[in-house]
Amino acid sequence: MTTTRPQKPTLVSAAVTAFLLGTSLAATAAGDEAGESSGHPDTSKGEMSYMGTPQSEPDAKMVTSPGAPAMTEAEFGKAKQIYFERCAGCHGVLRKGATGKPLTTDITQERGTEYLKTFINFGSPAGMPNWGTSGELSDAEIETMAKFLQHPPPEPPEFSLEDMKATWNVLVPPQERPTEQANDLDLGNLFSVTLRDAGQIALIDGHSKELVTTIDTGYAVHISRMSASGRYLFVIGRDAKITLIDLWMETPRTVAEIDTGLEARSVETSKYPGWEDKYAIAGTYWPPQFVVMDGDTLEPLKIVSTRGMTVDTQEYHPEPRVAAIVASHEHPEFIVNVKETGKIWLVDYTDLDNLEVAMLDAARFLHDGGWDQTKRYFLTAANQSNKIAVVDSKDREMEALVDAKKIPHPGRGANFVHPEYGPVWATSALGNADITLIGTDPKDHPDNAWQAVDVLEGQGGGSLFVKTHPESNHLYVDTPLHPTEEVSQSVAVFDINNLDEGYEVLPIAKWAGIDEGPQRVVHPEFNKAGDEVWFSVWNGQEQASAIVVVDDETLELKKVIKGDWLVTPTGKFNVYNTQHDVY
Ligand code: DHE
Repeated sequence: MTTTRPQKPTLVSAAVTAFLLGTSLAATAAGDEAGESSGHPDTSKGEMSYMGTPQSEPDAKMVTSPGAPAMTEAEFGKAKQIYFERCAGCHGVLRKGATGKPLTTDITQERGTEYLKTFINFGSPAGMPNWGTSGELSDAEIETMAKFLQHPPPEPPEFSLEDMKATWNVLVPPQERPTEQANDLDLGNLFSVTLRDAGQIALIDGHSKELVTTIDTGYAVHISRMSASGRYLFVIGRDAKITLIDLWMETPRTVAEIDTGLEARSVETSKYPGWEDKYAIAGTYWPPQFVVMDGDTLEPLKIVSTRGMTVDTQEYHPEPRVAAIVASHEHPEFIVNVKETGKIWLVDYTDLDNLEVAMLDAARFLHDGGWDQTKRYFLTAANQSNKIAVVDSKDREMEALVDAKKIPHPGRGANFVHPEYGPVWATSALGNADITLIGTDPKDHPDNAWQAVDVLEGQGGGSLFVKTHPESNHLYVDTPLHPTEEVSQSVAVFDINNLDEGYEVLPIAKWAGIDEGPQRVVHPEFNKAGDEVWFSVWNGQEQASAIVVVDDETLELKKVIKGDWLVTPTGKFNVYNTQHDVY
């Protein structure tokens, strides 16, 4: 096979629906590609593959693999990019499957080009997006993808310390930064808002709701996390670029940046007393590894591969991606979800030269999660296993695996005191309307601890995030990926003290007053005081979007934030709540 070294991808708008479940490839007859026309008179594709590339026609250079339809290098390159941008998030770079089904060549060659084309075009009720009928991919691109999937996956390059250092840039060295806050912002009530497809974050003042500034970040920017002191904001793009923003500067700005790999989703900073702001960690999807960096310069210090054996069948997995990472409050360590192997790693950061890592057996396809209200127990979704794994961060061991149907997706979850069962942590789900409440208080409610004590019924599946606040009596549940507009454009609110009464629906998108686009309502986030909650109305890149602020007591509209700068807002991170893990 002829391939060229892959370039660093430029990810484009993609994974709105890329969460969903993936394919259930029913058997169809494989097409015999060898007999098909190659586009060259008198030469079949099979022959063409066998004969390889005429040297005199560089544009027609072919990529060939046994059993796969030949493609030109140009087609192959294009498909490689589309796959990395739109498919790898669910199916994995090496196509071993995760949220989406495996797409290894033994499967794809058996299905054949026509079957794969249909599947890519129409999607599946199980969650595979309809890339063709939605207009995202053209017929020609679908054909190219169907062929590409029958070739072995091209493996992107590794990313070493040297590669990282080549991209590392300290724009303002620590000694040139202010020694005290040089602006009069109420930092605790500042919001960092993901402007996903602009590759920026917006800092919005929580009181005036005015834009403070926008800051360029990585591509298809994903999440923001706060340093323990509340001074430094870390932002990670899907292209694995970390942007370190100093909120003390006169106008908050980037002071350092680095590329930590080719694709990533998670970043966190050390929070254990005595280690505040000392280290940052970024977990990458590709290469499958994490890197520990200096907390105020991002200098890369230690890279650790996550490749290894799966938790159940104990077979080698070449691409175990790093999903959520949290900083322990009980020990100087990071808690790292290794998705495909289903293991949760406790990474002790006290001695990077003699690194100690404990590997806890959880369940496959670990994704997102957050703390219980005491911040001792980390609850995290093993999404395709339909389980919530509970880690006791104090005793450094697995506490429980709790059933939660179907494809639990908590974000960081929501903590409140259930009138009957005591303290609980909540998650909603992608695959059904369940909101699963898990008892989290082994001391005073031992019978309920690590049990699904109650399952509320929300508006439907397609939920990504739940949220409440210690000062609130409400539990908010979004449903941005639900197929019905009425549901994807609104949120359900439960009264925590009267959960049996069901939910009230807030028509958030309607309140935003936008008249076009999907207007998915996503990611509730409280202000510092816990008396108002912000929602993103997430529209296409060329369409108006909004942030809708709701009064938590009255459940009435308080403010709509709009502006040309508000491009595809998704996650919102209140500085205080993110710094202190309040949710
Ligand atoms: Fe996320 C958190 C991965 C798509 C918005 N997302 C996370 C985390 C992971 C993850 C591993 C936890 C990080 C942590 O805590 O350290 N997300 C993925 C994907 O793999 C996936 C499914 C597909 C992809 O290709 O990226 C994906 N995510 C999305 C979106 O499409 C969302 C809705 C919009 C967007 O901005 O891209 C989205 N993800 C978020 C948000 C969080 C998040 C807002 C943080 C939630 C929080 O409250 O902490």
